Amino acid sequence: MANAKPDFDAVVVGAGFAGMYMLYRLRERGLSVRVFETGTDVGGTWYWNRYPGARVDTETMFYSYQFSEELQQEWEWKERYPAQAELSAYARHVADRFELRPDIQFETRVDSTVWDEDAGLWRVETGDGASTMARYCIMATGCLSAVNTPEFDGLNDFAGETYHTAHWPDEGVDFTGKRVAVIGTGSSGVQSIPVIAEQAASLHVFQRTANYVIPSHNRAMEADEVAEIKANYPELRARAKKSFSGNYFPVAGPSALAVSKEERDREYEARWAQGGLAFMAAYADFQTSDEANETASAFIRNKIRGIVDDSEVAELLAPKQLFLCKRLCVGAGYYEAYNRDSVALIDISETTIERITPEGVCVDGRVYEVDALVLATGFDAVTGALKRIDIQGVGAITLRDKWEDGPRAYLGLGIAGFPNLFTITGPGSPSVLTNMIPSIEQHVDWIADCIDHMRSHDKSRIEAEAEAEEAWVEHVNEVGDLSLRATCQSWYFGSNIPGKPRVVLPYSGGFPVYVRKCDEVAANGYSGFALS
Ligand code: NA7
Repeated sequence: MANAKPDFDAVVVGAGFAGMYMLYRLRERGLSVRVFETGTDVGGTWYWNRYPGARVDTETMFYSYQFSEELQQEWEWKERYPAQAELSAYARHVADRFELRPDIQFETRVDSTVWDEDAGLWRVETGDGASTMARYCIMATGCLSAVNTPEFDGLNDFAGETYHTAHWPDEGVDFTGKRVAVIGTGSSGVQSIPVIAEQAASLHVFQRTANYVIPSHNRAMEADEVAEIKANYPELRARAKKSFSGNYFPVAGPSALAVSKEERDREYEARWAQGGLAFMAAYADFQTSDEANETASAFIRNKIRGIVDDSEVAELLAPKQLFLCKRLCVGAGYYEAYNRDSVALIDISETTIERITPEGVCVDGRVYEVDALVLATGFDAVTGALKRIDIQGVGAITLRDKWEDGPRAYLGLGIAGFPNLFTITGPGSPSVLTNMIPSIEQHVDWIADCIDHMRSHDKSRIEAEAEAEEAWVEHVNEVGDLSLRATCQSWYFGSNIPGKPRVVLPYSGGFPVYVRKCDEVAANGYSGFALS
């Protein structure tokens, strides 16, 4: 059986940005590959998240592939923060340009993947009843793809329409004249609320936690700026890779406390005016000093008070938790939306949603009657998509059982007990704390090189060693505990999903440190992995 012939050298699960690039790389190295994708087209996150206002919040000339110089030169980004449609068009262009589609089977969900030790292959079972044998199984299932629909009592009895931001109807939704409720004020809520507010007759926003929202100042890209970036792409990309988040955000100084209030406020004003996530890099000690952190929080709270007319609403919108505890949001007209008479903010920080009735949302005994309910309630982040597939490794141990108390993986790439299975941007890798596309490219390149190494050294089985995995998990937790983020509730720690163990999901030691570690492991013949 050891020489059993697989149907494909590799199965890749998911045809988002990770799955597409994995397919490209493996095919280039001569492997036969089958990609399974649930959706009807490529794009992953940018296929599913079609809610009104959905946009990338990382400047897209850097949130894009860099593996192909031709691709990055020829593609014309229209906006600084493109909307979902433009990102989805880019994904489709990549699929066409590199002729990826023939190897992708769409509308096919992977239900289970089971390691056959005798054959040394994975048996991948799909929703169409088929079973596919492959030497390698690569999970490109995304960090924010397993939708979180809270189990509100009565949700199914709601008489109106219910939507989740990440499962938006393709044809869009017309809210004109409708009374709408949005539950959730993370990035998806923050982006959709101002757009829905423009249409709806009334909008009730149910807020459990107020978030920090920096304006995007989105605009069209200008020809000369595009030309300059394109002319200097290699240098700019290299610089970004050296930064903590894989984004090039200049840091103004090591500490917010080392400068005067005036100087600090000038810096914050400049970053507010510039817009976007670069605000979070103003000073290097936001994650280590409460006092430094408070300077940024106070600045943003004051901005909110300056924008929102009703002082009570402004106070509710002013975040109470530390800056950067949760993912920083980037919005367009978010706080301004609350100045509309048709928009009401309902604080559910203490009195949670009691139930959904056929008429609407019930909080503290009062029913807010609505025609449409929008759940902007996020995702079972990082581990959710993996745990929703029945993954069985050596001795039929399931990943769900192994990860019952939290994920354990080596570098977020390999898992002890699960040979020849790789995860792209898995738990314990920097993933969601970084610019995702460069992180994806780094993982894919590492995996492709690893498989190449195995083939050239006549190896057919690779498995993370338990000790190496334990040591890495311990390191991830130690580093995770160093940041102030560890003192808060957020999806980075699984706190948004009832019953999910509280474990830090991404590695917070920074992109460059992580890449160095991956490179060392490879240079040492894949130390910490057993090859046979
Ligand atoms: P997020 O950031 O997880 O936001 C989800 C929001 O939904 C957040 O405000 C939650 O409040 C709220 N939520 C979740 N469950 C409930 C329940 N049961 N009741 C009330 N409110 C609830 O997801 P997004 O889709 O907005 O963004 C995900 C990422 O995509 C984002 O960070 C970017 O990286 C892109 P909470 O904060 O948990 O109190």
